[in-house]
Amino acid sequence: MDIQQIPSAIDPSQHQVGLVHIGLGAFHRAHQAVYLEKTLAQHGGDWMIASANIRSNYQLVEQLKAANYSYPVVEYTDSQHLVVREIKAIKQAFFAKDQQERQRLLAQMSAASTKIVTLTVTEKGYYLSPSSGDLLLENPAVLHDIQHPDDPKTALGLIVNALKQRRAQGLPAFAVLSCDNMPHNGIRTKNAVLGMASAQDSSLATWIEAEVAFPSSMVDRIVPALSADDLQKIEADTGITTPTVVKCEAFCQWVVEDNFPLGRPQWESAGVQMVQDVSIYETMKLRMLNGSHSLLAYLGQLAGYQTVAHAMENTTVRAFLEHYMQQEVAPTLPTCKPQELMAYSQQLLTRFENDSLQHQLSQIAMDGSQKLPQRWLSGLIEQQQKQASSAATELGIAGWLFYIQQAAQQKTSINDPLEAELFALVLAQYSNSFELVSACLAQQDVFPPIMMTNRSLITRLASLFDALQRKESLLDLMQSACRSTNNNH
Ligand code: CS2
Repeated sequence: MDIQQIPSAIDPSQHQVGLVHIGLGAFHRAHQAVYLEKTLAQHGGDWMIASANIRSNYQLVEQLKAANYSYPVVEYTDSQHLVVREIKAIKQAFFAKDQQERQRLLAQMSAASTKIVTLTVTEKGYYLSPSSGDLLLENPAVLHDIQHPDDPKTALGLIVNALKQRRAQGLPAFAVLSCDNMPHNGIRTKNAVLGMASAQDSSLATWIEAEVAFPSSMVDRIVPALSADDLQKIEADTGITTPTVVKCEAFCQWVVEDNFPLGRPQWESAGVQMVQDVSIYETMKLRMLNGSHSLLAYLGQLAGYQTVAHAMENTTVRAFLEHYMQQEVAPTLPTCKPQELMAYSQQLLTRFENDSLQHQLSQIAMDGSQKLPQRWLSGLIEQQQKQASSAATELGIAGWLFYIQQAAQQKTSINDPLEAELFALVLAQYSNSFELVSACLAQQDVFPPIMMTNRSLITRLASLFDALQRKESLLDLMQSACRSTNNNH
């Protein structure tokens, strides 16, 4: 095993906090914190991170504090090469479920020194309807924050409260940077924050609309959740026993819309791409990488696989993903050069083959209702309009519905905020699969309305659903999807 050790090159006592982060999970520690570490090492500046968890993982916060906020990131290039990076870019951590810690977090967010608030709260942490992007005003957590603006529990409520305090103190607004896998994540975050603010105080909403920048960003690094087996493997490979360790791939990308009125770290020195418009990067990544991941999550598990790399060993699965990316997604990205898309898809296949990551398909399968609109459905609508092939995407949708039905029948959780609604839909009595698929497609928080009236699409989805119920071979279904060249298959 070839191990490269990269010690931290920063002295945290020399830098103040300039950035508050909400969502102190593994992804944040392996992505934004690593970029900040590199930026601080080259340029210095007061851009350390104060990072908070707002609902879970108290233990991690305590462990980080005990380790003086230093932790290792283990980057696996492949099973023979890895890099161990020491990270010190986090200067404080909060567990904001605790009332006092929440007040400390709000004080830090409201301090003049805080210029940017970044977020990794996952798609569901924005409390938006996944298909329309509208704030879920009836959601209990949202209602709580509307009714108790000074004791917020959601990231949205915290942001609105901190902005209110800044306005009262005559301080300028921080920028809010979403680092979650959502389409136009800056605009979505703005809608969510403005929705919460309007429900509390319309003058505050007006101020936020005028003063707060919500740049969009595309983030990319595969960072699997760590199991006990992973910790053992890391110890065997590196000798590291630190509980706050993070494991990830070597690849890392961050494309950020350059809109930070109070200034920003010199991220470009660490390889961040600062651009005027991230939308094309975002759509490409969501449909190609995340769309493929979700295909693997449902179809791969139905085919008996547990990890991404294991499923990729099957040449039919690999060819199916290649077909999906090149024949179905690429035509929906007309502004990208075909050679670039080809290279990007090949690079993704190689990244998925990294068998050191042990990336569990069950982890990716979580929150499907929140993920699939941007990963599959927006692209599917474009494919339908162009009469282009969408057979692989359709197999994915039928597979997802079948996966939900199986879980509902076996009474196992699918870990999805819409689980109750989805289970009720797939368990209801129907006279045939056409009716079942139609009922599911009428769930408008997930499916765009235009799909509900597309009878030929519903017929194809119903026939795939029947094939899955008959236990037809998934590999045969994947092969047949790869043979289809238009949507009249
Ligand atoms: C994955 C992502 O869990 C999932 O849904 O598709 O977390 C994926 O690994 C990252 O977006 C990669 O950047």
